[in-house]
Amino acid sequence: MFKLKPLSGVVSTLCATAILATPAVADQMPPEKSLAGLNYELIGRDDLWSYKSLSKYNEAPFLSELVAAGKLPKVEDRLPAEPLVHNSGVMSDGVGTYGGVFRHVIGGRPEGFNWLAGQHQGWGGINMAVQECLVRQGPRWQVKPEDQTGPLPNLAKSWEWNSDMTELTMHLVEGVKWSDGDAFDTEDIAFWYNDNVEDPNVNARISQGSFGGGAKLEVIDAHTFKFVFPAAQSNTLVEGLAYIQGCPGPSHILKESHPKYNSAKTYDDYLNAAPSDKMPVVGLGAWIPVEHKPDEIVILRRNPFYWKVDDKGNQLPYINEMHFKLTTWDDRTTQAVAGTGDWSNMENPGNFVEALKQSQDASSPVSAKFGPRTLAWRIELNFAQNMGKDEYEKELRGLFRNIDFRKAMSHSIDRDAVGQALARGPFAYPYMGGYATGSPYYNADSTSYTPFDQAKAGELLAGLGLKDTDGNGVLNMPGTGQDLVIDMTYKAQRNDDRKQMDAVTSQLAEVGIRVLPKSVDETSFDPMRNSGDFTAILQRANFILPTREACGNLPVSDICPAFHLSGSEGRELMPFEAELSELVSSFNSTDDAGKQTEHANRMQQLLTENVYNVGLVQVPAALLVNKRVRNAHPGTPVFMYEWAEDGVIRERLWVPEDQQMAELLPGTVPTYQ
Ligand code: BQZ
Repeated sequence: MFKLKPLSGVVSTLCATAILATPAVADQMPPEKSLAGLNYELIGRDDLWSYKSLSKYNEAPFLSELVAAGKLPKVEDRLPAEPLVHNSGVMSDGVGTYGGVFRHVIGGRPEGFNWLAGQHQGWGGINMAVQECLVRQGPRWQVKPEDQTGPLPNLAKSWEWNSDMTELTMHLVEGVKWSDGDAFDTEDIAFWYNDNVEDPNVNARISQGSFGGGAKLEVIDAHTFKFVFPAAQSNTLVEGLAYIQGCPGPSHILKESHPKYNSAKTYDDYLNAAPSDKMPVVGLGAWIPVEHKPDEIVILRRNPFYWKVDDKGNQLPYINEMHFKLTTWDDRTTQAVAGTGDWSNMENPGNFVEALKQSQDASSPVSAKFGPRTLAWRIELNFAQNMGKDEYEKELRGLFRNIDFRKAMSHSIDRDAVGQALARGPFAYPYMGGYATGSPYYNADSTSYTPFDQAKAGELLAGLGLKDTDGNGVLNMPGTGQDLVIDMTYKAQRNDDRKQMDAVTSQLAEVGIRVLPKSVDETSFDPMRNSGDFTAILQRANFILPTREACGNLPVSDICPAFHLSGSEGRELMPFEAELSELVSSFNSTDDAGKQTEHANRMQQLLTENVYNVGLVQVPAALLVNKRVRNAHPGTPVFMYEWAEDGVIRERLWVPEDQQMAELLPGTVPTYQ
């Protein structure tokens, strides 16, 4: 069983390399007090799972009844010849018992189930329950540093490069079936890559031409394909095929709605080919949505064709039913602490103290342990000056492109006050943009700190010709003469975002910058942001790895980042942006940890010295899982390589029979052909 080791086992090793080349920066970050109390054993990457055929397979008892009634094929015929086999030796509570319910609570709402076209399913773990991807990142948190040789295999069970690293050949698990019984094979891969990623009319999670500098796909056979790159790459690039980027969809369902295959369809028809009310969904995940009551609940039932087993031959998952109660993000923690929900990434600092107090009680249904600081908030200023809708917006975005203006904004922020507005206590720490301190690539010595200094801010603003010419307390723009007013958008449902918006609004007003907060419903937030139709945004960032959702943070293609789109007239990158983009390619084209760290350090220096985003604060998060749930591995971080919903490996979770909750749809499975 487990001997617990300190988190430092991973972070210190990775960070040790982060201090290889530490360029000097203007102001040093203040000392940080970590709250991380996570302890866990590190294991080898091959200790988690392998792919092999077993002599005997078992299934959830109610499935055997369906097989006996001729309603389902035998379990041997539903599984691949060599399924993914989870090693029970690394399961903290060993082989599970079938049955029961797992209850998620989320604040998002399903946009739809066409994830190939960029739709999300409401976040909070439902995306990852529905989507299975070529490779997997989440469980890497437990892999020892010397084994951190890239992403873990998933639908792609293996891959290899040619000698000059310009071709990547991948091998799919043979015999995987969609939840409706249709075969998963390279037809799905070709549709995902050629007709979504590479189709400029589809807003896929990998933007057209950006994967490996414009890789071309070649199908070799039903389970083998290769990417051919214009230049040498490295295994690091394969991380970009994990969740949320590299997740194929059911081509046998979606093709008929794609304009390339059906001239009667528009791309809008295609985007909405799998609407959120069309049940059951067709997927490869452990649980499949079978019922969606808008604003109330999404009910998922086990996928009888799920292609993973434990090493005793038990088809996974152990749990029969998964719920996503549709309320608010704050309610997720409230319900976890109350015991009516089973999970929360406790990320709303506003209820840290209360949740911690309650979770210390022996009778509490959950226990809480903080991880490193990975939750960070920032202001994104829109740099797309030529896309401004009028002269005022164009002048304002021109100001945003001036580093003195961005520095003035950063010096105007009292981050201690913002942190205390979020949660009284030791939780918050200044965030300068770039990597959060919980990232393996964070290096304080590469992070330029802009301390709270209103005099310095005033000096910089005056130097830009910004004066309060009409004496109303708001600076006037030198060109249009209008008041300097910034429309700043934030997610309506996020209390922590609103609290920081209030603090930022009053602090910027003190230096003569008026902020007009604009709250937007979380479901329409992403489409608004991706369209570039905003002046400024305040939101939580996910900047942990340069290979994860890079498009959200860095100028890696014409549609990335949303706060500097290229638009119809193209865009003029700011000098440091061109270097950032090159650094991402350099990072992806090497496996050498030392070189990767140098690239990451340089990225951090450019991002913070140039105030690419105006960082606010960052806080740790604590994972809350109901104590009745087994195999919720002690020490799972809320976020490291991926969110904990992926990191905890939910297909391994189980509940002892005497503690299983009643299923809402007992005995049912998603219908299949
Ligand atoms: C975790 C996560 C799992 C997205 C989302 C949400 C979206 C962003 C971000 C987090 C939610 C939870 O985060 O807050 O704790 O459960 O889902 O996917 O903030 O609005 O676009 O990047 O991951």
